[in-house]
Amino acid sequence: MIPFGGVSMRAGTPARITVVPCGFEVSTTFYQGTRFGPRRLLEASTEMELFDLELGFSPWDGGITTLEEPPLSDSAGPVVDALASVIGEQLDAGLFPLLLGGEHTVAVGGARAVAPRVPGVGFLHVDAHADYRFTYHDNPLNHACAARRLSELGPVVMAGIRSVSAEEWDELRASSDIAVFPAHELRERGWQARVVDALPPVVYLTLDLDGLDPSVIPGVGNPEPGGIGWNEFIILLHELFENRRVVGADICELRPIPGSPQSESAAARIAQRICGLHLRQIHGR
Ligand SMILES: [Mn+2]
Repeated sequence: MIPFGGVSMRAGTPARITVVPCGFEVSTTFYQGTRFGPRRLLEASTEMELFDLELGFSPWDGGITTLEEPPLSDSAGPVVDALASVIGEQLDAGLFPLLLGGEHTVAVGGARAVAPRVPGVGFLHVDAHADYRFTYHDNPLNHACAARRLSELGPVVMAGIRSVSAEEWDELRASSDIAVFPAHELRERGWQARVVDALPPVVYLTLDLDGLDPSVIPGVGNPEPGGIGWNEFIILLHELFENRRVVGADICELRPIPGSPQSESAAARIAQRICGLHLRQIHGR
């Protein structure tokens, strides 16, 4: 696998962040292609400036390693288990895991690694879809159930939701461990602080890229209009890392559109900013 940013870690740099690609895709229901997401994101990351102008440094100076993909399988169980294991090893080594999907199911692997190691961890779930079905097509590890599985491990705060079934919505409103910020309630300036305020002190971020508006990232499996804009999302990331300890993250559901690098370029920039914000958090820069 191409290393994130196209650069291998410099000798002597302490490792801080591990990028874990996982193009798992089995239960995708609409346009397929998220299996190519991690590879295209990593390729796009080699085409961008490594210096982050807004942060004033290059996160690649700070010790980022990219792992090979874990073995993929036709069923989600073994892949989720493999991810939980490899991400658990990174957490035990004091590293920040950044998981690249693949369908949103991979987030369950990240969450199952984090939950037993980080007491009280909560999940920030950015997505167009609630992903709150108990099971879908008889599969509890379908991508449409991702947030439901996370909610079994800790409190969940959802932001950007605009596609939900009536049953999911009834259940979400009845749950005291879940706060939902639908996209139509994110129109006022400063909404990011309200979302972060709803989170516990320690957070794992799960980002389904369709949480952003398809004008920013059209390359997703289930695009929904009315999503979070680029600058609004960057403000959310900053608000999150400035006010909460973030222990890991995933970026899911990138479905590259052949001939248009827009989506993977935006996703690579998000990955870069997450790495930079993590380094700033641990180094206090
Ligand atoms: Mn989604």
